[in-house]
Amino acid sequence: NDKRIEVNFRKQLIPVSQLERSVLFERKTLSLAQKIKDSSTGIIAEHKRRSPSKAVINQSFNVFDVAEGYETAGACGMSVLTDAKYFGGSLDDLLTARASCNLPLLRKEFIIDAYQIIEAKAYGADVILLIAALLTREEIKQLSKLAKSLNLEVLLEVHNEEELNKSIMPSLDMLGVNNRNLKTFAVSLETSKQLSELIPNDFVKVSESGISSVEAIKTLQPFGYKGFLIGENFMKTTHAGESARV
Ligand code: IGP
Repeated sequence: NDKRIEVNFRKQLIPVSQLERSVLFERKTLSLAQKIKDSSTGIIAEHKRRSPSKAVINQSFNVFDVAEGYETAGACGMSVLTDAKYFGGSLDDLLTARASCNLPLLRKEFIIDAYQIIEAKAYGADVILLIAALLTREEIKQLSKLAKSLNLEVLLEVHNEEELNKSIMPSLDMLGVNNRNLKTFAVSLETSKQLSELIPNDFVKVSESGISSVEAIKTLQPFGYKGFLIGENFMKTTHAGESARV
């Protein structure tokens, strides 16, 4: 399996037994889903240096300042891209974010393997992302159950009805609709609007990508969205925290 080979070549892997002995692995995790439910704004603010669709967004911020800024601004949680190849992120970024704020942290990664979930916990994450487009129903089940057993929450991301129907299961906490088409990179908030009624109400609904105004949030709230994952709009400014003020 090519995907697995890529993960295993990424670096010299730390043995699972060692990750499980790390200090952060023992830490009590925070609930992002609960914070979103209790919030009127529901912002999950993302650290994102660059992306395949936009190239460089911002390489000059340091993660420390961004995490502190997002927390001070009142975000519910922070998403940290750890993918190096497409987004210029790293597990170090996750560690730095963990050391800089008390927000629930989402490890933003292409997770296809149990190892990456154990790693997420050892580096301070509270939540993992699973992307339906990359996984079978059986894989989603296994990976989400593993995450839950480690007290990590699961945000499952879909782009269309087929992915949604394949993925609904009780081991998920939040359902995210990505407004960005992964093939064309085109962004449309209509995707969130169209899929909203198909998402059972027991999941926290999150709208992801291309959200750049308070108006956008206001148009999505009547569709049941409580969480809003925002990266570029905050990162492209001169002070990521300032722009995330809610
Ligand atoms: C943030 P934006 O348009 O606000 O920068 O988007 C986030 O939704 C986006 O980075 C994202 C993503 C992903 C990145 C959503 N799903 C999966 C990598 C992998």
